[in-house]
Amino acid sequence: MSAKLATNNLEAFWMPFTANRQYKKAPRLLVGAERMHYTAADGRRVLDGTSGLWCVNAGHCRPKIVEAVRKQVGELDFAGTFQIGHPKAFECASKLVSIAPPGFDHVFFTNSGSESVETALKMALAYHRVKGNASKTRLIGRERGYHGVNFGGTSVGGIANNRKMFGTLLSGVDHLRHTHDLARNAFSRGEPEHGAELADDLERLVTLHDASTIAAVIVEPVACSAGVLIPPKGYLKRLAAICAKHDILLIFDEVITAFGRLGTPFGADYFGVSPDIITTAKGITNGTIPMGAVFVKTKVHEAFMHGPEEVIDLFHGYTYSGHPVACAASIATLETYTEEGLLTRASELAPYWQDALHALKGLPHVIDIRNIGLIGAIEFDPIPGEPGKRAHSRFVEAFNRGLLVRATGDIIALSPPLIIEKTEIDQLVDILSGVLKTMN
Ligand code: PXG
Repeated sequence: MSAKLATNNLEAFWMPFTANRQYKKAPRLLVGAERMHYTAADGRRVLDGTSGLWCVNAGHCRPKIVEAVRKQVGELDFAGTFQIGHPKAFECASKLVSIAPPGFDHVFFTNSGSESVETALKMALAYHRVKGNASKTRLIGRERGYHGVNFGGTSVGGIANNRKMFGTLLSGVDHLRHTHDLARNAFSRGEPEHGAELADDLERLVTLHDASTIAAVIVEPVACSAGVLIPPKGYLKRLAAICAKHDILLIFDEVITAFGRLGTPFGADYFGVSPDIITTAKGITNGTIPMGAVFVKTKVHEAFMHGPEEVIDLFHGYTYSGHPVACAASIATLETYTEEGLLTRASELAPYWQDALHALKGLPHVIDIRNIGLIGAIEFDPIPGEPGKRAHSRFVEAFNRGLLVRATGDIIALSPPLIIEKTEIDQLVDILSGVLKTMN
């Protein structure tokens, strides 16, 4: 691709979650990548502080994954998985359950985080129905939650901008309060001290709706898209206990937290909480090929296995569920993660990461710094009447100085590949510090 694309060549692509007219006046284009760095269209190396979009956990263009994809696409380009199969899908599923938290022994393949969420929500409804509890149909999400962009995920999601244009969404959905509390928890290192009692908000919803009408609660263990909202100590355990008490399925949306981001294979491992269903995507193939997977506990899968053998047990699935090329990419990704210890590497780096980030405290407009595993966030006080502008301008300036970060609201989110070295953490923080010092 030429580095000198005419602006009007950018017109046809209506870019997702983008201010299209602003972007196309001053585009930022990436044309190559290797390990920790992108190459920009003007030839500059850009340190990837966001693992692409929270997905390239092993770093970019890893040879083993690239080779597996190349080989697979020439050998078996496509085979469906409805009443037929191919070996890689079974191998991939077995490898995935082998690293999953205890009790998760089946996976259902999808093509994205959004599809994983839809799949999990539908499974939860169907689960209660096959168990004879057909009145359990309500779905509970959380304010500031992000569960992708399809109708179910948008409905249980809690980011106002993602919801307000799209009508009434699913009926029978309610939301827990979010856990972000800067007044009590600003500049926490790791899990904040205050707010476990916010889990009791679920008891309020149970009182309002009655447990006999509630199918499932879905939360991200760490709410990343809304700006890295880290659960207060004890919150998730308390939420899980309330779900169990009322026979409400607990769905952990681990599209970001699965595959080593917190220093454990899954977020469920990190928090010592055992949900019923886990949704994943992104890091499952190191971002190389679109793919998602829904992990289910034995009790969920087993509930569907009591009808006549010749009848389909779940009327759900996608043309590309278990796509051969995605499975090959995922197998090579999981091998890379295991060989290089990446599913736990973040736990070794987390203390260094934490100290490096918190050194930015005191820079102009910084009202919070938070971190967990290899995730970080810096929150700014918003410019009055111009929400999001402060973080966006810092994102652009960081890119110009050779660092890719993610801006969401007035928050900069960070999630570098899990192969990052300490010297690269220093570089990342140096660039960021320079940006924050010089901007209003
Ligand atoms: N659930 C969670 C928890 C997510 O983070 C999705 C579902 C949807 O996944 P797909 O693959 O359909 O996009 C996500 C996606 C950001 C950012 O910078 C986050 C996501 C996607 C794009 C940008 O915060 N998360």
